[in-house]
Amino acid sequence: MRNSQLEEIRLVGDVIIPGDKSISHRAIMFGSLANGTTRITNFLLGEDCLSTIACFRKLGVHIDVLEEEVIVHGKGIEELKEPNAVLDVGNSGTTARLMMGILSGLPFHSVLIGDASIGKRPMKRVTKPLKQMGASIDGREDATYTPISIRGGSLKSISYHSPVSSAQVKSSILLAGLFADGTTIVSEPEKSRDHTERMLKAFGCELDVNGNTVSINGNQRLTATDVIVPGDISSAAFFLVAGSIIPNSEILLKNVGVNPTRIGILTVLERMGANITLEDEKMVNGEPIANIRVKSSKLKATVIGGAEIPTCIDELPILALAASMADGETIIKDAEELRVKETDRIQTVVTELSNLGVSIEATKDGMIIQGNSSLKGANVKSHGDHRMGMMLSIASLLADGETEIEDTNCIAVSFPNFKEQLNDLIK
Ligand code: SPQ
Repeated sequence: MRNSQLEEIRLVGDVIIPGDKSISHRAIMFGSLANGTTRITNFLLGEDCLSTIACFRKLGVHIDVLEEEVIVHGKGIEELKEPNAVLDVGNSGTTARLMMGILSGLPFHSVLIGDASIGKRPMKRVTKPLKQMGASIDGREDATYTPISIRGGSLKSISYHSPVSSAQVKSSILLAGLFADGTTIVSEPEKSRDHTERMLKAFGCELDVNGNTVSINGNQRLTATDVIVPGDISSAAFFLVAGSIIPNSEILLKNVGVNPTRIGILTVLERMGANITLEDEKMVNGEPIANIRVKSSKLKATVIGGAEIPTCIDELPILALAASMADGETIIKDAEELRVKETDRIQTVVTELSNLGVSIEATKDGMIIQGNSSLKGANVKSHGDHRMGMMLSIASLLADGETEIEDTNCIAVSFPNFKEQLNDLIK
C-alpha cells in the first residue's frame, strides 16, 4: 500500500465489520457438540474459522458453508468419531487450545498440528491442566508445542487457577469440564473475554460465574440453537484508530459486538480524547451490540495496564500506532502475553513502527511510545501476523512517501475484505 500525508486523505463512510472471530469459532464448536441443527449468520469466513470447520468435519460433523449462513448438523458428542487424518489448526491459537479441551473428553486418539507460528506458541498452559483431568497428551518439549497427540476420555473435574488471564485457557478447561465427573472450577488473575460462558448458556448448559471464577458441572449435553455473530470489535479497532487519527474523518461501524470483556479499545481511546459514540445498542444472543461512530480528534497519551489488558490485548498493536500520533508519552505495561501471539507483538510492533520513524521502545511487558511522530514511508513486514498487517496498512496512510508492506495475505486470517473496506472509505 502506498500513500502520503501530502495527499491529505480522509476516511468517510460506513463499514460493515465482519463477524467476531472468537464467537464464530465457538459457534462451530458448540454446534458440533450439540444435538440438532445450528444456523449461524454473519459467520466470519476468515482462514482461522475455516480451520475450525475443517477440524470438525474430520471428526465426522456435517457442516454446510452457504452464502448467507453456515449450518452445523450436530448429532451430539457420542457421534463424534476418531479422525483418520491429522487436525490442522492453521494459524489459529483459539482452534488449537479449545480443540484440545474438547478432544481431551473424547474416547479416541487425535493429532493436532498447525503452521510455523502455531508451532512456537505455548500449549502447556492447556495441556498441563488437561493432563491433570486425566487426558493422555504428548507433544514436543513435554506437550508444550505442536504437534500434540491426545487420547481422551474418563476425565475427572479439577479446580484450577490459571497463572495467565486467557480466554483460551479458561475455555479449554471448561469444555473438558463438560465431559468430566463432578464440578470443574477455573479462575484467572483478571477477567478474560467471556464468550464461551455466554454461548454455553445459549446452548442450554448450566454454569456459574462469580467474578473471575467459573464453575461448570460435568456430563451436560448441549442443545442446538441459532447464532447471530456480532461484528468483531478487534477488526473494528483498526477503523476506530484510523478514524480518530486521520484528520476530518467520520466512520460509522455497524453492528459491532460491545461485550464488556472486549471494549478496552473504546475505554482507552475515549481516555485519550477520541470522539466515539455508541448508537442503537441492543442484545443479540446474549451478546451486546451497537453501531459505533468515530470522528477524528487530537489524542493525548495514556497508560494502559492491569485489568484493562485482557479487554484490549489484540488491539494493542493498533493502539501503539494511535499513541504514536498522540500528545505525550504512552506506556503499555502488564502485557507480556503479547509475546506469545501470532508473533511476539512487542518485538514486531516496535521493529516496524521504528522503521516508519516512530520513537518506540520495548519493555519486558509492553512498550513506551513517544507521540506526535512524523511517519516516513519504508519497507515494512507483517511477519505473517494479520493484526500487524492491518496496523501497518493504517500506518501507511499517515506516512510521508511510499510504504511497502511485505505479506498482507495474512490479513485473511480475521478480515478477508479489509483492504476493500479501507479503500472504500478513502476520500
Ligand atoms: O486465535 P489466536 O490465534 O490466538 O488469535 C488472537 C488474535 O489476535 O486474533 C491472538 F493472537 O486472539 C485471541 C485472543 O488474544 C482469541 C481468543 C479467543 O477467541 O478466546 C482469546 C485471546 O487469547 P488468550 O490467549 O488471551 O485467551
